[in-house]
Amino acid sequence: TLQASAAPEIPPIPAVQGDVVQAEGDFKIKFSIGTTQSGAQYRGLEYFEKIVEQRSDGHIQVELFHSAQLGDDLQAVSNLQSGTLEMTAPSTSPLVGMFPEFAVFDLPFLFPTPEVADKVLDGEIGQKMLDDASRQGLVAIGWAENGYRQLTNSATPVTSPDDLDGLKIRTMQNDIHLGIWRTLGANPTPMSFAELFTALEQGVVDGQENPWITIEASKFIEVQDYASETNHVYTPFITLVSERFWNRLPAGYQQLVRDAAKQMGDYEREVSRTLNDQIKQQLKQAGMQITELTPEQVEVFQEKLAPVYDDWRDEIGGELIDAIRKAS
Ligand code: EAX
Repeated sequence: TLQASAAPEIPPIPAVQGDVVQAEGDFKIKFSIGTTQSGAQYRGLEYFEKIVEQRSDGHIQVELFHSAQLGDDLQAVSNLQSGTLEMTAPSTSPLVGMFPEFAVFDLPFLFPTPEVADKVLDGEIGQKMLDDASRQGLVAIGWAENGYRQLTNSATPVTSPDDLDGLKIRTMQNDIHLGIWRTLGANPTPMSFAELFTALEQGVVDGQENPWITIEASKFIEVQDYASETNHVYTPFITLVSERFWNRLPAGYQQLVRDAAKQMGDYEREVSRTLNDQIKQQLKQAGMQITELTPEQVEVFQEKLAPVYDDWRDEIGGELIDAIRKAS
């Protein structure tokens, strides 16, 4: 049967809850992200903007930037530290050099469902990570999600690690991700997300991995014919504020920004999860050859990646890994 390729149903931006917060001063938040304007993340930012502007009665103005307009993930974080940018929300993976505890999110197949991810992010573990990441000029105030990562490439359908032999795969700037693709037999290269489209277009790399929504929003379909639904890693976005800016905000506004970040994260995850499957179908209809791996095929990847746990267990902390397994 012919399926109508209707535009995906996006959960609408909720109404703003809560009273106007009274505090002294006028402020401006420039909030910059690496993903494009059509992704779930930007939609979340629009909700954040609406909450903060309404509840500050216009005394905090929020200006949104997408597609790494104010710097790629690592540059944006360093702009927060120097105080030239107020907010950003990168994937945790490129930040592992600063915050080693984030590495737990890079372990393959650790989060079996989005519900487990929520339990970890919204529970004690997630709160402790936010507290611990509030240093080095940054204040970490919330979680959203990039989501489950899928593999795309320009060369061949991938159903098993054997198909990856020699494929040049772009990874995030993260040693575990490099380890994953090396262990699977591919030839991984780390680079920033901002450079990725051009690298795929020019054949510097053959493939990359990202959630369906990010794949679609970045138009990777123009340069990638094949995709495999591997769900190999769940990547959160962490919402960060410049400490210099934070210290200038009155307490009432700090709380408002915290609340807005929480509400943005809940809404963004809802959007991301609602759209994930719809976007996959949309990509298929647009001609991407998508392989939905069977559980047995996924298991082959999982077994092959066991050494990655051996390599990183001690460094990440076995107790943390076990606590996350227990949340499942
Ligand atoms: O902001 O680098 C990536 O592949 C991520 O999806 C990026 O952090 C999104």
